[in-house]
Amino acid sequence: MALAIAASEGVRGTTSPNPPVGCVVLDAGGVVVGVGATSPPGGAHAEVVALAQAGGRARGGTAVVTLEPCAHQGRTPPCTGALLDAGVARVVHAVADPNPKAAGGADVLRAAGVEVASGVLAEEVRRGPLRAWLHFARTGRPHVTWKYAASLDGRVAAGDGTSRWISSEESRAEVHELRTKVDAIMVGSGTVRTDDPRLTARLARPVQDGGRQPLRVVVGMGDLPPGARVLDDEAETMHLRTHDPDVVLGALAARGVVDVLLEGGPTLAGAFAGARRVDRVLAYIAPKFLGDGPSALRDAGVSTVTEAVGLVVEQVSMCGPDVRVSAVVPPGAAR
Ligand code: AOF
Ligand code: ZN
Repeated sequence: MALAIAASEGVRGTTSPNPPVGCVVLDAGGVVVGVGATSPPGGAHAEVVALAQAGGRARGGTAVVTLEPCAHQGRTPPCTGALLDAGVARVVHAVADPNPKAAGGADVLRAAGVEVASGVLAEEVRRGPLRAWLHFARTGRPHVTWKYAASLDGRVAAGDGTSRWISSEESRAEVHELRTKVDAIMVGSGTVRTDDPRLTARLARPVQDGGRQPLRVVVGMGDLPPGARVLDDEAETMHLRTHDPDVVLGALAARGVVDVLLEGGPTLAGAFAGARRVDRVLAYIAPKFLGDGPSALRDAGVSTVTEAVGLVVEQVSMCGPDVRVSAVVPPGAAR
């Protein structure tokens, strides 16, 4: 399953609105004979890719999948059929498919005499490669990760407005890696005017090695300055003239965007946090003081301490000299 998760990580950002799924096929003796991941929308599902690699060696073997194999005829035939045709004896999956059209694969396989086990490394998959898609399947809204870099005293810029570079080179490199795995990067029009960001993933990797550019999304009523770097040809850019987070998320969902990285600034982040539309926070905290300057979040609808937005810390780790905090808003807290 760890290998299946790793395979699925490699296709994150290329499958939406479909989930990035990974599959490993073992032969009857337990030797890995196929590894696959979901193709871009309309293409083969992970199981079909892995089975094609395994060929006849799948007979009597085991398929390990991060998501319950689909039982539906969608844009591609059901994976349950492909697994049965290949003569697989056992299927192990991490999480059940919540999509009512595709669900029921485990039952179909069992009815055909295949041994099925579920729940293996389910938490890793839920928090990892399938987090955004499972959220999208449950709510109909893209999953929003708000990412920011701040000083230890909670500032995202100095008093004079300068903000380059607060976090370390290691943290910045990690963010570029993260950008290749999401469907869209979103900022407010104020950030475009003050910082003129490029909002591209700068890894200089060819597309076949996972190099790709997510959609750039600018939110705000104001015009973008002519010559703004987000208007260059490096990636596609969408300008949404609204302030309403749900209008933004609706427009993105309509384009098949499932996983969004909100990269600021404090006004847009405040609007999303205030509307309970931040699902996860990824903070890079640099061990330095700036003493003055804006904080990461502005006007999140919190006027007194009892209205504070509560989060649960999922992971704390180091990224070079910086501290990386991943925290989630518990689903119950979402309005
Ligand atoms: C699997 N393996 O690798 C994926 C699955 O439009 P389609 O035909 O590609 O079907 C998409 C649905 O299939 C998607 O909503 C989800 O329920 C399931 N995705 N299933 O067995 C895969 N990506
Ligand atoms: Zn399938």
